[in-house]
Amino acid sequence: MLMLCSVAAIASMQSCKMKSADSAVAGDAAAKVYVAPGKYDEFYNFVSGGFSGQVSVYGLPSGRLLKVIPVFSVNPENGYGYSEETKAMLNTTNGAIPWDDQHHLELSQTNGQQDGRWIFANANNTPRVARIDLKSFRTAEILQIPNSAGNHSSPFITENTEYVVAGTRFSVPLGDADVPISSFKKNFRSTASFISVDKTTGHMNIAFQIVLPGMNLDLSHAGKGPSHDWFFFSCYNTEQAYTMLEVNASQKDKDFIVAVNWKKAEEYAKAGKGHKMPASYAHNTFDENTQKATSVIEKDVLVLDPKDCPDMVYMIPCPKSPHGADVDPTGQYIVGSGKLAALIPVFSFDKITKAIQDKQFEGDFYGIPVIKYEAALHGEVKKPGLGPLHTEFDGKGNAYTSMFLSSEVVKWRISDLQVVDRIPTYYSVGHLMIPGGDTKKPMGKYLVAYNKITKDRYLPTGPELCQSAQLYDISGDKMKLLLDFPTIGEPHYAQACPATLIKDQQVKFYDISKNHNEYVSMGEKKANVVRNGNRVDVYMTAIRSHLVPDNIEGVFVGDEVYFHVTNLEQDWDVPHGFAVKNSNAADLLIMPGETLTMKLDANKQGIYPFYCTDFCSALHQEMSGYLRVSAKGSNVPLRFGSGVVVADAAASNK
Ligand code: RUQ
Ligand code: CUA
Repeated sequence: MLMLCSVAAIASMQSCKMKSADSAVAGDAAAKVYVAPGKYDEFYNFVSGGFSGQVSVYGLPSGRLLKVIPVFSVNPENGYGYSEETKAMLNTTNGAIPWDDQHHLELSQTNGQQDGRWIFANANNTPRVARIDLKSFRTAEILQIPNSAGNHSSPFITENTEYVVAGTRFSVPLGDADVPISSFKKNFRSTASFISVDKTTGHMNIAFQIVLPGMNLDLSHAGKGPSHDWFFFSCYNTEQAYTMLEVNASQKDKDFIVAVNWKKAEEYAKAGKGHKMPASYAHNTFDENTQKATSVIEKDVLVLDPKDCPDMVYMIPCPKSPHGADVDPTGQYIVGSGKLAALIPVFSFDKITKAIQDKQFEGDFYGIPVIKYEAALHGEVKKPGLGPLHTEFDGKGNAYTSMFLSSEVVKWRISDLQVVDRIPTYYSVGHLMIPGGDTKKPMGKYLVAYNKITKDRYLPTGPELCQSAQLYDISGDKMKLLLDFPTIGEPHYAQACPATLIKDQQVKFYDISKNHNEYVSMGEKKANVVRNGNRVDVYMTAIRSHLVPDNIEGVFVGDEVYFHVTNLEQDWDVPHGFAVKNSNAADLLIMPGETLTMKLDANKQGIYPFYCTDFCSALHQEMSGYLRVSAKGSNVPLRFGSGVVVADAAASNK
């Protein structure tokens, strides 16, 4: 099948080539990705889960899946979002939301280099930013973003993790005002939020929110080195369309890169140039000490208007509906990838600074000065390919841009903007990732392409084919394809760091003596069942290979039963699971030293077996018990126990 690349094909964003990969894999590819059984991968690769809402972790170069980290979606595998302890993580001002759409990731940095402490993740749909702790691979904090919709240009960070940004893909009226959609120009605004990150705890707070005209912010990246004080956002739909964007947002030849001087913004915020606006947004944190998430609703946000803050925001014209906004390792060059443009514009930070000094403007956009295109331009990469989306860097003076329409990676030199190599992707590549490829110190050994279309690459699996990533060797002059590997959810951005940066800081188990969960059972002797009205609290312990108590009676239809299960093990890699028949929550997976709680609504009479769901020992199948639920008002005393000792609740509660 041969299709011609037409404008229509470009506009509908379909890949127009099917290629054969037969000759594309070098003979030594297998050896280069082979990680022998029992050996470790060289890199951790964190990949966004797209519509799965989670983050998954792969080893590179093997492409082996190591873990799925639950972030914005409930996770039946371990009860995240179902257990009483973690439910609050998914709380928002619209109640608990069990799902989101996760696109971008950024590892925390110090001096523009990965420091291995946290990785940040965005939620697109209900705007939120999450912080994941890289000692436990657990979501530690989730912050909702007010005055936002489609939190896409997020969670990119400044060089020392001073701020995480969150920019709106969809403009909306501030404060959720009720206005006609047709009043877009008058009432809709985009916002760029700057979230401060506490240096030691990592705790996030919205420091200020910059209000921008109604348009769509898309991607962003922070400056570094000389451009340290700046943040660059791409935007499209400066036409300000609110219907049929496909046509109406593609009218202008150029949209903008929005350059924000966040240092100035910080000063303006300190000087009282902003105003506090009432806003309502959830701030959820998981406390390792109490092992419980709490959700606080924040009440206001500090808003900065460029009108009141001169020199804080500038617009740089960028052809045509730019997607990626990427900054090279020196911080000198800013690449805007116009997804409908036939070239890649590269802007020079020195030139931008000079243009601002010399006031080389071509008017303004709603009062924000627009720098002359030529005055900011370092140069254009000519005819790179079709549909440039994202650019990463190898630290050796080269840039690599993904070409969605022509399904290829194009390598070009930053100095003279010459294309030096190109290689096909299978197919329609979105993001690219080089370990450290958006930091000051890229490790230009591998490149991973995260593709949007898989077509014929894997065994077919019904109407939905697997999602796919491809690994390339970029250590030489010529890029080489090494490996395809499937991913979970649609992959967008990713980050990778050397395994040595984080592998030795892993939590192996939680010290039981520091377990301050209010429902902990410190040892089997503390196991208990307590009734309070129709609430029944079961204090249960788990250790190989039994649960205490494992017989519970005296529970009635209409009771709410809370199983607080403490895993007493103090060893690495010995979680116990917990599930009970008829429960409408997921099972729990309780790490050694941890307590987790499952709620059961006892709404039918019967015997409810419960058991450990993780095959933990040779006697795992024996790790089980029974709950008896009797008819309401029946005369069954509350009794519980294990082995021969079945104690009266009244006696043991003394
Ligand atoms: S996007 S494929 Cu949501 Cu980062 Cu560009
Ligand atoms: Cu504990 Cu199986």
